[in-house]
Amino acid sequence: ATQPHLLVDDGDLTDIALIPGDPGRVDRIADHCDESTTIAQNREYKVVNATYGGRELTICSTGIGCPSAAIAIEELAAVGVETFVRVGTTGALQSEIEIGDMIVATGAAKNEGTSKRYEAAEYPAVPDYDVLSALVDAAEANDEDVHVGPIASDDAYYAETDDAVDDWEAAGMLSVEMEAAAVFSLARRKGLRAGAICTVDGNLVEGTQKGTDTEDDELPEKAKNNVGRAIDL
Ligand code: GMP
Repeated sequence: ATQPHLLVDDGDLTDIALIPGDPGRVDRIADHCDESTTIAQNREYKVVNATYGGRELTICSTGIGCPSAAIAIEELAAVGVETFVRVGTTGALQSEIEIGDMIVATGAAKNEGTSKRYEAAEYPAVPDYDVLSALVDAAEANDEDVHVGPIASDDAYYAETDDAVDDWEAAGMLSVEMEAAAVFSLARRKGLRAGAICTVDGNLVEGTQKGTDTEDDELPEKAKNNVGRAIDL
């Protein structure tokens, strides 16, 4: 049946989806593919099928935040997607992590409300092991500066106070973003696979949260390249 938000139907998509947050980035990823076809576009959701190195894949934006990402996972899974790779941006929480570096998440703290509407907070929001290890292997093979560890998924971009940042830093969180916890929890609950690789677009402990002194267009070349290069992984 046609899904109410993504406007996709059974058989429209492939078994694997790259899921950036930003619909504009769906096209940037598609530009790195051999061929691509737009399947649907509605609200924050843009859905494209593409071929890369002979492999068919789907690219679908999630919009910002776990409520929006959960709708994307539900509707993609309903039409047969089995593997989800979040390719997003994230703000670093450790001083040695630089803008443009990549983070592969080994888990996501549930600093959000969506996954807790599905399950208790005690259940871990963790990626599928095979997806996680494939992302680490590919990032290292591509010589990326990659950091592997836990991240935080937060609901409130503008409430990331110094106290919250200090807490996450002390807890060893590598970075903060807004979707991974729901993506990981929902995929696990459905018996499907998910992972996340994100490009660092600011460093909160260094006071360079995106928007404070950088616009997306002003990201350093390294970060801009990684947004497109995630597909090479
Ligand atoms: O700007 C918010 C969007 O970008 C969300 O989709 C987040 O996943 C991601 N993001 C990138 N950097 C940050 C950050 O520093 N804080 C938060 N909350 N989200 C970030």
